[in-house]
Amino acid sequence: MMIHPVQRVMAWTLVWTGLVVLQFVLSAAVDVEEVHHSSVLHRHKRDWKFNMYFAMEELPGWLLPQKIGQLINTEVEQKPYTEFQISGEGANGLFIVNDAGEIFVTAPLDREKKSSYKLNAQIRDSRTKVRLEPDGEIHIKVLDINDNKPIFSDIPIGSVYERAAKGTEVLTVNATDADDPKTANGNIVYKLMNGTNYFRISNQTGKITVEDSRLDRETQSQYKLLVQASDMFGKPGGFTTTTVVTVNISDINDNAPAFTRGIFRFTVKEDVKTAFEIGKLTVKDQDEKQNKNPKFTIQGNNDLFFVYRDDDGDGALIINKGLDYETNPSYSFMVTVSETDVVQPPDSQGSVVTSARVLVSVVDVNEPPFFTQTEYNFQVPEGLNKNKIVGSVSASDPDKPGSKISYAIRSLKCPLEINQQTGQLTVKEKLDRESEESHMCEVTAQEEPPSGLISYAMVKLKVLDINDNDPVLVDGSNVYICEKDKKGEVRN
Ligand SMILES: *[C@@H]1O[C@H](CO)[C@@H](O)[C@H](O)[C@H]1NC(C)=O
Ligand SMILES: *[C@@H]1O[C@H](CO)[C@@H](O)[C@H](O)[C@H]1NC(C)=O
Ligand SMILES: *[C@@H]1O[C@H](CO)[C@@H](O)[C@H](O)[C@H]1NC(C)=O
Ligand SMILES: *[C@@H]1O[C@H](CO)[C@@H](O)[C@H](O)[C@H]1NC(C)=O
Ligand SMILES: [Ca+2]
Ligand SMILES: [Ca+2]
Ligand SMILES: [Ca+2]
Repeated sequence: MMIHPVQRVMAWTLVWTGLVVLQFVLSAAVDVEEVHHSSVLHRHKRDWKFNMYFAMEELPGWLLPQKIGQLINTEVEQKPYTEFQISGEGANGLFIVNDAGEIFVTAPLDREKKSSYKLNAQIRDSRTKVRLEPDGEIHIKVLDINDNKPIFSDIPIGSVYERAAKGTEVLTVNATDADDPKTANGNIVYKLMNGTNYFRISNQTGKITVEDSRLDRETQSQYKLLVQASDMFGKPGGFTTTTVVTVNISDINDNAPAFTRGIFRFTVKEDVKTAFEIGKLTVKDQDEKQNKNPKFTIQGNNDLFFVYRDDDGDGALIINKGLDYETNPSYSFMVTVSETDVVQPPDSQGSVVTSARVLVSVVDVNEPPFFTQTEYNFQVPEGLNKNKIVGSVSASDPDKPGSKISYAIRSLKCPLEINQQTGQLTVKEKLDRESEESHMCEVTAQEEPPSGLISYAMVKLKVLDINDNDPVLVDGSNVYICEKDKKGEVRN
């Protein structure tokens, strides 16, 4: 295929004229070479003077037909009655011969499609058509012209780590040229048209390597490089093609994490559960997420809080133990952040915030009254009369110790009464062991009725058989013996 723009036709004319002269010189040179150096040709005495002819490819129409050589048989004196014939590839079409033995090419050849032709030459008597000598094999070699541009193959995206050493391979580009690779027409050289401060290309192999080890992903994560391929050894007059190749810069961990602030303030309710996340200590690390790997340390002796790295690489501030506003309404401590696997020296230098103060304000929560026990056990002898004291329960408001609590009994079938103010329990009706041996009563303590918070506790009452023995103190139980009653004294 031919590529020659209209404006270059004049220049081509000169080139063709030069090339046509060249093809004759070549034909003669081949003859001399072969006579002197080819042992094969020496062994068989040659009848045909030339066995190789040259024809330029892509000759323009106005130069056709074009003589490419002369058939000469050295054994036959060329007389008026000799004639030449050719047969074989392209014979009597693409190539013709006249009676005088002049060979012509009649149409444009394309070396990139077919680079040589094999034919047979014949010399015979023109009257009798009898062969005068054995046929000779001749070759017509098609001479290359530079009529093909270099073409780049598909180039995948290259990638290289930031800070990669000079000489690290990035990718290799590849261009092909259909012209004869043994000539300048098909010889390609590569050139990097930009990006040369960080990259270089091998002009022969197309391999792109790192030129400067200061590539920094955080500054530029991708480069587009303009690459040129030229034939004719890159000299003026050849063809050039360009392509843009993409180079991704991969991340390494070369940035240390830093807190986004010097002080983090949080408020948290005192009643939050253990492992509750109070908030985030936000961290800045210019690297990609996989290289944002901070480690947090709380300074001093502090087992109340804990900081761990969350999925985003920030610090999650966690409660390790229960909080109590009444005991400690605020906390202040320092947290430091570091990264062990960051390459040295990191990009981020200078005033980076690697320690921050954390201020936690505990918010008071209205907590329900707190019974001294969740379950109260009392044992009383049977037959205790109404209004006799059994014992008492007690609850207090953790928010305001000493403030008023109101007690009540919730269970309907309870043989006890409770003093609303003191929590003292008294017998409501005479206890009869034979009818019921034990009783369960639910009692409540409430802050500021009717809407204050309520807590519950259980009172277990065991009615004992009368005997002469002292009531037995059950482990952990409150045993009440009416002070006014004497031992063994029972009223029926
Ligand atoms: C360049 O591409 C051509 C055609 O696809 C292939 O034959 C050749 O091996 C490639 N060269 C390199 C160095 O990959
Ligand atoms: C190189 O040139 C190409 C094409 O003009 C452009 O897209 C690219 O951004 C340039 N690259 C650099 C590093 O200048
Ligand atoms: C190719 O590169 C080599 C070494 O860098 C240099 O000597 C040579 O002149 C270059 N060739 C061309 C055609 O640019
Ligand atoms: C190159 O980088 C771009 C932009 O970050 C990304 O979309 C693409 O997947 C990367 N390609 C490769 C092969 O790494
Ligand atoms: Ca070419
Ligand atoms: Ca990085
Ligand atoms: Ca990092």
